[in-house]
Amino acid sequence: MPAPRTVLLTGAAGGLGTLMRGLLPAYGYELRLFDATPIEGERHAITADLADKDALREAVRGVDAIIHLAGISLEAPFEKILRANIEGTYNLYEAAREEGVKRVLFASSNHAVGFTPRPREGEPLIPVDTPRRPDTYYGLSKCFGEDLAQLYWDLHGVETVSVRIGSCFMEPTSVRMLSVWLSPGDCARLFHAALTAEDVRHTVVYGSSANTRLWWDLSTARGLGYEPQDDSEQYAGKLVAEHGELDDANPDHAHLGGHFCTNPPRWPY
Ligand code: NAI
Ligand code: 15L
Repeated sequence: MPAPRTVLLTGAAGGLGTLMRGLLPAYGYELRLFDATPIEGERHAITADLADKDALREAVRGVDAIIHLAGISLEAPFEKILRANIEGTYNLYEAAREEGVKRVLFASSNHAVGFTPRPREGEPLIPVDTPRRPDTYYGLSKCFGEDLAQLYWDLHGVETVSVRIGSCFMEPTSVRMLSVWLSPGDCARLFHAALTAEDVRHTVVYGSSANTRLWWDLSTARGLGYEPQDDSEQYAGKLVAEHGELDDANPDHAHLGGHFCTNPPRWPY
């Protein structure tokens, strides 16, 4: 596949979308933006919901690849997750198939495997083929997205890299995030690798920086050509001083998904 140039970025108004709007153009991409929330001052922004199939079809027409970030990014009632994340992702893949788009990057999440026990010291890293253990309806929708991606590869030849993103924010803000943090710069590096690697078929990768306290295996991500540059350990002193080390007796600290397994943050809308 020739290197993609024009890329549709769904969820472009969100936290990660805003970070990627700033970083991805340096890799040579021309971004077309899509979000239900208007993006001020952007000429190429489409304001539409993932339920709007006509708008989606127009949005994907002529692009070389899609980065699919749009959706509910926290826990919500099942009916809302169904509409935005499950039906919305289906609508996106249908539009991609109909318009002949060959490559999708799907923003999956660590919460697809959130109930996996976190590895304790000396235990092996969590492999990418560990059984799915969603911690929320939100995580369940990411399992659906990964399976949908596999189906669209097997049935229609649409390639996907499903990135099980850890926590992509400017800085880690909890001791758990020291293990799962993905720096914005590494996220752009990983997305670029996922868009340009050859013959990805459907590949699932974890998305994090090269953290000293890493919990999962980055080898499938590295196999795409991803070379992480950052490590959360520079923030460890401050965070551990404030919150203490993870505690085996604390249920919030027992699993990869952290507090999503016990008291997940709720989508506010
Ligand atoms: P966010 O909540 O800041 O942004 C999501 C965007 O999607 C919003 O701008 C919202 O308007 C848009 N959206 C929601 N429903 C929509 C619909 N039905 N139609 C059109 N647009 C809709 O989330 P964030 O943090 O930017 O995450 C982006 C993606 O990455 C999400 O799919 C999230 O699940 C995934 N992810 C993010 C992680 C992170 O650390 N930021 C970690 C793991 C996964
Ligand atoms: C996610 O999937 C969420 O979208 C993001 O807001 C963070 O909470 C992240 O996981 C996390 O696990 O920290």
